Amino acid sequence: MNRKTWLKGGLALMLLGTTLSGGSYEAAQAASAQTKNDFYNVIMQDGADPFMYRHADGYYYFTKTTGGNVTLWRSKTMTGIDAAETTVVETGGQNVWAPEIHRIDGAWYIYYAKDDGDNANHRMYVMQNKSLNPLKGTWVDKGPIADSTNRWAIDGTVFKARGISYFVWSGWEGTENVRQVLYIARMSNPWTIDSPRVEIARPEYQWETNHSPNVNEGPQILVKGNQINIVYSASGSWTDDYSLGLLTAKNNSDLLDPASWTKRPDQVFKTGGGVYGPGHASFTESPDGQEDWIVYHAAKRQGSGWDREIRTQPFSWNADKTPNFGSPLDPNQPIPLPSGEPQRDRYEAEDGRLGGTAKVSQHADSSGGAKVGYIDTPESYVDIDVDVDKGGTYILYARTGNGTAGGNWSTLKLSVDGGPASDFFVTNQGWDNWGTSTQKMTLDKGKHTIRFAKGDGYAEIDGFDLFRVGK
Ligand SMILES: [Ca+2]
Repeated sequence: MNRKTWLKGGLALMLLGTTLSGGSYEAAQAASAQTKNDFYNVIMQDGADPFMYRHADGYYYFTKTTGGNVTLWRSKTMTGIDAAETTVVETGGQNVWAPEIHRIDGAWYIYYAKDDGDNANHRMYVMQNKSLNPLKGTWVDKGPIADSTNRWAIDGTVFKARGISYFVWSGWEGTENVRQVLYIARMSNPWTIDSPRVEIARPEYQWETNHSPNVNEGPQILVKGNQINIVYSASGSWTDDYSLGLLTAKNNSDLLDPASWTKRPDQVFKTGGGVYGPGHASFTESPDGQEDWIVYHAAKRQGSGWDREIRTQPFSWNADKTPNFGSPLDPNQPIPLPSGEPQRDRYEAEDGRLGGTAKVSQHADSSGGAKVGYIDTPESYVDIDVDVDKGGTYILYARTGNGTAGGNWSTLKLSVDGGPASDFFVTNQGWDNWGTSTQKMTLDKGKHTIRFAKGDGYAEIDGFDLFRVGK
């Protein structure tokens, strides 16, 4: 069992809040919540290769690399994805990488790469589900999806242009890992390639060839008007140099002709703003469909390699119909919520009641300018009173920090109204480099006290947002 599996097990515990009835908790202070229309990255504190799709049913469907299977998440909000409902789709094989979920001609498809334990045998596979809700129903194995060469292949994605379906992926030219290039081929149906593969991009610029083996991978399609943009990832995914590049072609060109594709000489998204190695992006829209958002992974801290987390931010368009991603946004500045997401109540930990050694420290990168740390002994905690005006399912979305030497995860013990404590996992990305820990909970209307107490290792808390997601 890997760490993340354990984590999700912890999150599965639903905390049932109880109403206050002359009970052991007093509403000792006025509710300190501030109503906010913004959030702080990150949206998922562990993981890589995020793929997020907003469907017409009002849900976001999300997946990422989980290694031994394909895991699907479903959420009404982008920023609540970490606490969303999930299901696991068994794939067999090993090293299951970069799954995507697509809705094509009335059915759901998962495209993913797997091998048999030997990376040289990575190939693309596809599954189909005819259920309306892909977290239900049956996934049918539609087998490998390959061109006639059947070479190494990962990161496959699909799109349609002028009624023709195409598959785009990252592959090896021969049987050795010399470099990863991008290929395109035509499809006769969502599980069959029916043309030779054509190379449309290979690492050529300095920023693509600065780590060996050279990599072009993670292609994603963004169509704007008559322009087809392929945003891809380049350089070493294990380095802070990982970044996004751009290929473009016109919709009315022959997309199987390499000459139809133009590679932009510079990166379109790279390390900056205190975010390292951003890449393997996907693209979605705000809940109201008005805004375009990029969902990407980045290193948890400078030089953390494949220890990554998932972030999101909005993007705009250039006059030439290419996407304008700007730079990674400063993680210490709140970002306006995706348009159409419900506002949330924000509680600062420094407004809570402290026990044991816990104490408030001022810090400029903290929300409200302060945080609670030194939750160092078994009797240490911070209690924060909340007041919800409707009963229902809530997501608690906390800004947490862990800089414990050795890089290990830590936990806080989270409890509501004196109930049973659950492990609240805090990723390690260095002190005052804030991450996000989430917990789904059921709360009755009224006042509650949420306690964060000493768990395994050491962790700090800046504050949390509470927003309602269910009935
Ligand atoms: Ca704070």
